Amino acid sequence: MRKLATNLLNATAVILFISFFAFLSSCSNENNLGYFDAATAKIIGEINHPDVYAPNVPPPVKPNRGALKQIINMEVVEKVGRLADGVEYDFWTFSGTVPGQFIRIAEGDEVEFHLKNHPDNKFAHNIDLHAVTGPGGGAASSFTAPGHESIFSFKALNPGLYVYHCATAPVGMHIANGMYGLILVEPKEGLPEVDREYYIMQGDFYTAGKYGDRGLQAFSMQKALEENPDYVVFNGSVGSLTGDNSLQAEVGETIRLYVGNGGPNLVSSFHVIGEIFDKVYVEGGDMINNNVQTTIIPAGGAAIVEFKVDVPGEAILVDHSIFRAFNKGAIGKIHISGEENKAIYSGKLDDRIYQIEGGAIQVMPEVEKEPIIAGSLKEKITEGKIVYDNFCKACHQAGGKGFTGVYPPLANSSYFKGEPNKAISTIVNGLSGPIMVNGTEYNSAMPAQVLTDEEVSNVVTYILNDFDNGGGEVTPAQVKAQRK
Ligand code: HEC
Ligand SMILES: [Cu+2]
Repeated sequence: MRKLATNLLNATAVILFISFFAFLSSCSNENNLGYFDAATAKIIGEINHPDVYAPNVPPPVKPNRGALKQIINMEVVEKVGRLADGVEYDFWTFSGTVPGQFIRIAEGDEVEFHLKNHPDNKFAHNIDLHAVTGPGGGAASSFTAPGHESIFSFKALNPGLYVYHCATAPVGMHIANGMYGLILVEPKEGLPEVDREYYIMQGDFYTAGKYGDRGLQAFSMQKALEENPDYVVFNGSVGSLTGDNSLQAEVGETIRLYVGNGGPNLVSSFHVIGEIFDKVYVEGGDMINNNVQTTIIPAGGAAIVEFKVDVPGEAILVDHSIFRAFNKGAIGKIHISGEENKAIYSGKLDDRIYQIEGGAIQVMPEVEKEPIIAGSLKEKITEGKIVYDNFCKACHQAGGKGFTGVYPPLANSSYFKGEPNKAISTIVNGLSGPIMVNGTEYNSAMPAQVLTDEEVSNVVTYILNDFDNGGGEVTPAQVKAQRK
């Protein structure tokens, strides 16, 4: 007992001693023990922060470069933009994009923030940066009417990856319309060097119509209250990180992703299919977790994830609440080029026949649809492509080239060329059993597609014309006649 008391006394003395030192050192920026106080760090220069938009980030902070004054200009713009193919939305944005520009500073930096509200905007806006120590994260000081500019300044005290967002009432609506972004406060010695860095931010959108309904979609307050989004997307739209917009990497590189979640409602189960996170800076803070499959990113939170890419192919970013990925848009891709490494991943070694008689056919869920009326042949082809991209491409692939032995090609197809009714019947009634297409046998099943007569007539017209099947035009009446 006495021994414990002595130990406690000793410990207290040590703590007092350390505190005394900390007090002394806080009087200067950095003392000979390397103690650094961001609050009093002396500003040694001034720069204009560059405007850099997702998926890119500004260059890293030079290690121990000293504290700088950073002038940041951000303009709020309310504008109609693309949410998905054929779907538009009236976004409210920081700097014209969702998410807003990436801000990258160092601890100890002083930020002079200029928030401008475009004169053509209809609403007042402000900004709450989670990296700010001060009331509302800057919200009250930055409240700005259209055609005005607010200026306030703050000192970056805590390193980490932070969300910023609009906090003007109704706050949920401003965030739901796209008003968020990320601010990275690097530790003064910088982050470890990596080969590539990207900026990704998830958000949920609530539209008056259903997923895929065409035209300009209004915000649905009811669905937002129910936390029932139609769209869950990365970087502001379906497809912002797929196809030509896919992120790029090369085998052997280490990739760092700055991942934020604007919400307003959903929590993201962020995962990259085909990769393991070597490192996760949990919740964007200092704690590093290693060897993680899926990391949770709260609404209004962020995480930094890092992984080395060892084999070529496509790594797929998803919210692993998986209907959000495959049915609401939360999907992105990293295209990895380079040499195969069969020791790490073999690829398919063999494909053998394994069959059970009378296997069950997968049935697609029913979806109610408003008819979309396309007039001219050109319009039908344009509408048909949208149907194809949304409902057929996942199996029949881009350009209708198919997938040998699994999904037959629709391009120059010997199965229905010259007989469009066979294509129509396949789509509306489904198809199973053996068929020959372009010299290859397919023995699989295609579920009947839940589409309107209009949609089927458009998609068949599209595949007749754009996939080298001899052209032609199909009418809704012709589709109706094929339904069993
Ligand atoms: C879930 C995967 C899947 C989806 C989605 C799908 N198909 Fe198919 N499709 C198949 C399979 C598998 C077959 C072959 C069936 C068989 O072996 O009998 C097929 C066959 C066909 C055929 C006849 C064979 C040929 O190549 O000419 C046509 C035409 C066709 N599909 C069109 C479409 C269109 C148009 C859509 C979108 C509206 C669509 N499919 C959506 C899997 C799919
Ligand atoms: Cu706002």
